[in-house]
Amino acid sequence: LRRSHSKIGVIGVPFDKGQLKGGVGSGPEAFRNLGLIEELQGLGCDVKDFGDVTYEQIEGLIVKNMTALGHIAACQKEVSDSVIRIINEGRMCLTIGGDHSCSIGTIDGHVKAKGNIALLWVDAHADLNTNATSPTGNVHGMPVALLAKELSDYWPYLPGMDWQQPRLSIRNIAYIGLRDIDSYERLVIDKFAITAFGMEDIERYGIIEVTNMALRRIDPNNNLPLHVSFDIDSLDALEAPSTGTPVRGGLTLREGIQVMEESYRTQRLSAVDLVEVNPGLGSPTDVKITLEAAKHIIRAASGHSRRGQSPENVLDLPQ
Ligand code: HAR
Ligand code: MN
Ligand code: MN
Repeated sequence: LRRSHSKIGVIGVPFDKGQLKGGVGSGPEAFRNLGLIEELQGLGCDVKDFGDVTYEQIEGLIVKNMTALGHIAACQKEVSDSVIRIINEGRMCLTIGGDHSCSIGTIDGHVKAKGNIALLWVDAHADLNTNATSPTGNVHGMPVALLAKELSDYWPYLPGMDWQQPRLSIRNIAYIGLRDIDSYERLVIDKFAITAFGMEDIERYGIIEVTNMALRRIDPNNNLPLHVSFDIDSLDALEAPSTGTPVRGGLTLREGIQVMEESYRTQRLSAVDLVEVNPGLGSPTDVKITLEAAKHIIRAASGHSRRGQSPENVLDLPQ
């Protein structure tokens, strides 16, 4: 039944201005060099590569404790527009980052194209800071707070971001993999009762149960398009070392794959972000391990089954 004939549109977002480390912008190039597109085609997917997003930064956008807003605002508008185009072509949109500020654009575009959606945020971090709570001013730690309707009153006016409104209700957002949460992020999770499964929940219930509990909470009627925003640092630092803010004690690759397999099983997986792979960090082996891990996650999102798949329209082996 589950053949991997997904229709997929891929965009690269070579963007690193949501945090301070260079290198994460070369994520798309590294995945292309690894043959990602060809590999997905080899799985039987109908893949269209929409190339890398380009933008021209807006000068002079200054907001307190929000680094590089002129880059974020300009780039994420382009990302949003690309996602709308891909989804409107009837393709699942696969976005290769780039740092996690890319999801400001991908989720905005997804909601604009589809209306309400359900969002799984798979991450060691909650990325739920406003510019008033962020300990760093790095926007990759803020996307969920920018997207959530319930937090709109906690933001100042953001010049350049008029295209972006908080369009998602917290009821439709769930976290998986949390283990490095700032104190105000904890406050927001508790205040708004956000569905948040940390590593301790995965220990207790197992990853399949956790994923399905999360999906039931954010989409109780099983009818919303699903967006999975996968930060590679959700995986344990040993499984994915080449990332800007690695945290030990995380998901195994097997658990990450399982999250994606369960997401694909809904038949409503409509957009996937794979972000925060930084090919500039660590040894060549670290980079290879991280890229390979990410590729397994992407394969699962594209419908690849670890059970394997017999050839199409064939009932017997050749003599
Ligand atoms: N919470 C911290 C901040 O706001 C760290 C953000 C971490 N980086 C990420 N996001 N990779 O998932 O700056
Ligand atoms: Mn993140
Ligand atoms: Mn993270």
